[in-house]
Amino acid sequence: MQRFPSDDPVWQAVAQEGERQEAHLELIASENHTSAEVLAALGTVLTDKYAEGYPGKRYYGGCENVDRVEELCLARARELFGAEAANVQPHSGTQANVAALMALLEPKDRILALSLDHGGHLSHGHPKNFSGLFYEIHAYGVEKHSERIDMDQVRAKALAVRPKLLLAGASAYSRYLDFQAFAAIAREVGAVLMVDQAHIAGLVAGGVHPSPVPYADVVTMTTHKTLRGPRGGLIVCKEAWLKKLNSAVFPGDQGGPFMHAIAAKAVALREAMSAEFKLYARAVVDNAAALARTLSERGLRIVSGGTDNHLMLVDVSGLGLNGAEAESALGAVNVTCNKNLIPYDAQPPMKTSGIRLGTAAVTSRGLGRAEIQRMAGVIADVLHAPTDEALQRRVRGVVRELTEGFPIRAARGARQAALRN
Ligand code: DSN
Repeated sequence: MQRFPSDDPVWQAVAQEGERQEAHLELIASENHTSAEVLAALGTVLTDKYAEGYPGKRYYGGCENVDRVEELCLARARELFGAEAANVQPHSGTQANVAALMALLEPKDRILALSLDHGGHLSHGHPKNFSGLFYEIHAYGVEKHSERIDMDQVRAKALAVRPKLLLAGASAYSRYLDFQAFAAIAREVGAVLMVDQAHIAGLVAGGVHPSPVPYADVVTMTTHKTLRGPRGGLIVCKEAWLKKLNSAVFPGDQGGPFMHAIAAKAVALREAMSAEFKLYARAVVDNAAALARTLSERGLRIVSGGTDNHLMLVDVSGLGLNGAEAESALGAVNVTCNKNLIPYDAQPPMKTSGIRLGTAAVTSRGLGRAEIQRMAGVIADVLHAPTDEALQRRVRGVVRELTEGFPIRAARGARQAALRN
């Protein structure tokens, strides 16, 4: 039983969230379960410290210890991703993207990015986001029949639009991104190449997805998805962009860095260098492939026919359901996921025709292929008969066996032990 400092009802909600996470299979593709050491770093006295500026050049006294933490984090980010330079201060992926765009562009410059409806991200040009408000956005999409990005179409669009910045990266795209081809197109049209690897950062670190770092001018990411660190952002880049990027992060779009979060990022980056993490990244991808295959065998349509990474979109429209209904039917049996637009979706974003499933979190708690196949079987059962209460009771039992068999608490501890060995 976890001990909390007082009877403040906040702690009750925190405890209940811990219980919810233990009792649910987490398939939200952007979530994960951190290690005990990452969690501990977040709860340190570093949260008390102001450190505007960068190591050795701060606007506050008393920064000698946090300087060491940030230097360690920077060195680990450069080493893990094989990058020339890094900035570890962004509070989030979107703030990393704000800084990258500020460093690479002037307001009103033209950007070519993956459309949000086809798996892109709000911060890549949604009209109500800073990116859509301050830049001229053009979008490429996926092909209708293959539901994949066709690089010939991206090239044709880039030649027509002549963007100053070509953006590769997605939050709901299940196939490899061909960074070399993106770089060739960017070169041909005189654009800079920015990659947002938020979803796949851990897969890149673990060597199971091609790395954008050799090809891109700037690579942004979040640290809490497949990378399995604390909630936050991070940027790696070519040395030539570092000065502009640093100034875009601070004082451009942030004030004081969250030094406790930077300590936690440093811990997570060290974990991501371990042999255990490579096995984890491989298992995430294998589990996603097994999930897609089993769902497909049970008659569910996987967008683009499968997955190369940690996630997939499942088209539920053929079952007479929309994505919101599918999300809620799975929620009722303690399987958590999110409704998601699929390419060329006829439904609005609050309904959608699809759900997005990812395997980063369930793999962290230890589920392997056999458990994933069992889980996929009951997901298919529920989606085929979403109102069958007897079925729901049976499935809740299966989910309980899986969650109790693979507690998150135990996985956090085991990860620390693996790192020490
Ligand atoms: N909201 C995140 C996701 O779920 O993919 C992206 O920022």
